[in-house]
Amino acid sequence: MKLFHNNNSVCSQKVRVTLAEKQIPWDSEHLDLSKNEQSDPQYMKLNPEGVVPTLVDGDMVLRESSVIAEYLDQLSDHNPLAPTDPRDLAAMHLWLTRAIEIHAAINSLTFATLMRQNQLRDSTPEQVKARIATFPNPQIRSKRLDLYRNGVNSPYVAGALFTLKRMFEDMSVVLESADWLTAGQYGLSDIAVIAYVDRLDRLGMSGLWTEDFPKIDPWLRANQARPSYKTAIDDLIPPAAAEASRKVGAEAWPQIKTIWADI
Ligand SMILES: N[C@@H](CCC(=O)N[C@@H](CS)C(=O)NCC(=O)O)C(=O)O
Repeated sequence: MKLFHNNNSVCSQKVRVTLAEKQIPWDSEHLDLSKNEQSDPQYMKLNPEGVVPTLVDGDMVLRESSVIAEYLDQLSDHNPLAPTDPRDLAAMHLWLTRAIEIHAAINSLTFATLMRQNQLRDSTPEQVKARIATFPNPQIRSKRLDLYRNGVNSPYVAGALFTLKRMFEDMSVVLESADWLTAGQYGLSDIAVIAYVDRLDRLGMSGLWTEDFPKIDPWLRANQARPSYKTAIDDLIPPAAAEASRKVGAEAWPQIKTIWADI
């Protein structure tokens, strides 16, 4: 089994957490997103959107991190990550489905802050625009351009914060009476969103939940205490990169906080 992924990519993190929880051996094909390796024509035969992750298992090619995570869970009985009750299963599928929208929100916040700062520092505007032009989807191109031009003032940031407020509200309702997001047990619902909440934490944006949503922090710390978090996420982010991301996020935080208050 081969996973095309990137160390710092949130959706790759979800899949690696699942692989670690299930203790499934896998071969790593690491793509350097900063070198645009995901746009390589050979790779795009596997993943026409030019994004990671992609799982190749024998002759099967699978995209979408939530779908891959559920597939991996089905492969063995070791540490089952999905509930059996139909209602719990439906609740889990809702988190896995919502993860697509939540991913887009986290992507907007990451590109409005950390990635934008890297672009401004390392590339000319022409280089950035040329890079953005390689994305096959015109909607993604226009979003990336807007985030590059306007940073946290982009309407995509306000939209992202709207999505995240709904996420924290709904997580808080469940976590009021349980430690984990579905059926009181750690599983795919938690894996569906852990990488995203962790990314916000790493961007120094934990203020989004510490005051208004007190149940999120204990849930996040419980996820971070699992061995799967260490091997699939934490160990793969160099301390200097972690420090840089907190610094950029902290600079953006006052503006983010103002937008958040109006949502
Ligand atoms: N919904 C997809 C999203 C895939 C996606 O957008 N992946 C990002 C990394 S998390 C990517 O490859 N981006 C390419 C780029 O930024 O150039 C999934 O969850 O698998």
